[in-house]
Amino acid sequence: MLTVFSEKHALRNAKTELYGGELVPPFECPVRAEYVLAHLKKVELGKVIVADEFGLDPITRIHDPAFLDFLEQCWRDWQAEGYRGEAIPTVWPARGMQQRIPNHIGGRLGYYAMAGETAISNGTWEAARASVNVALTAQAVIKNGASEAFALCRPPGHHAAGDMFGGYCFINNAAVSAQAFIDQGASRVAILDVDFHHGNGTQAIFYNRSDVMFLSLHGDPKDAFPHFLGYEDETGSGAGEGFNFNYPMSPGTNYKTWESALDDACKKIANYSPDALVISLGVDTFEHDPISFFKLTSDDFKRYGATIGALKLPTLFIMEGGYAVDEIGLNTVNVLQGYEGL
Ligand code: OKP
Ligand code: ZN
Repeated sequence: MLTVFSEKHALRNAKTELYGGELVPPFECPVRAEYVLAHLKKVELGKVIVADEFGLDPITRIHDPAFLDFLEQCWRDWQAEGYRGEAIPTVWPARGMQQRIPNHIGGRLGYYAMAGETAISNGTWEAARASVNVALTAQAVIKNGASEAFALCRPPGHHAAGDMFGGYCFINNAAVSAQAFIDQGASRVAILDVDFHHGNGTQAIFYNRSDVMFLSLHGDPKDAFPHFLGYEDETGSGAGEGFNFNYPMSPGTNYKTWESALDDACKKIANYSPDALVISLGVDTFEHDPISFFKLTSDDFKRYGATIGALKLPTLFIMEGGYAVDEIGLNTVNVLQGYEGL
């Protein structure tokens, strides 16, 4: 399988994440991508190519231009205030408050943020742009006839909505890629999100559309981030009714339970008969992930890769989460090799 990569992922190198009331080194860190790259080279998964530049047009198909301007300018505006730390929101337009976009960077941060753990700092915008270029390059490989490709994206994207960042995500790589398939003539695209966390951004983006089906297997929002989306009764709205499927699962969920959800999701995908399948591939379902609570083993990743492969659809794998960095290479590549029947 071909992999697309960009060294510019390393520009996303925040020093702080707000976690448990402390500022800690971010779980979403540069070595994640380096370890995945090293492991896929070691097992000779296939060629690695560098991302092309796609510009803003495919991104604005999904994201609000004012939101993109905010991401681009945020670090500069934050520094201009004279603040000494990284840009972290501390105020939100909560229930009963005005949904107007303020001038002050502190207000704009809160307006566009879904959560407070994700600091914006120097290079964040450039890395997010490189990440979506990686996804779009891999998407183009499939459009040009390949049956699969792996976009080694970093930072991840599935929590980012049209005008919202957070959960380590800025630009929704999976959504932009799915939209690119549609804009290039696909009638239907399915996005299967196997990251431990619910893909709230991707769900929100396609919630009222029937041309992009979204299915997510994740930690129950009652117990897991992002807490405020990802329930089973969220099934789509308007034209999108019946094209959104959530599989929330409890703390301690093992492969047997997770696999039955995957099998059900795969049946729905097969019935939908999409022109392309996008996998939001997070390996934070791993038993030793430091911030998640599922119990998948490294071998389980190979097993479910094979299940996805059995769908026999053009498949674009997009890297999302996974924070057990020592095993992130093995677990990610196991999915890709399982898909290839290896
Ligand atoms: C990003 B992706 C847990 C706090 C959660 C944010 C997690 C973002 C995950 N106590 N912090 O979906 O892997
Ligand atoms: Zn995750």
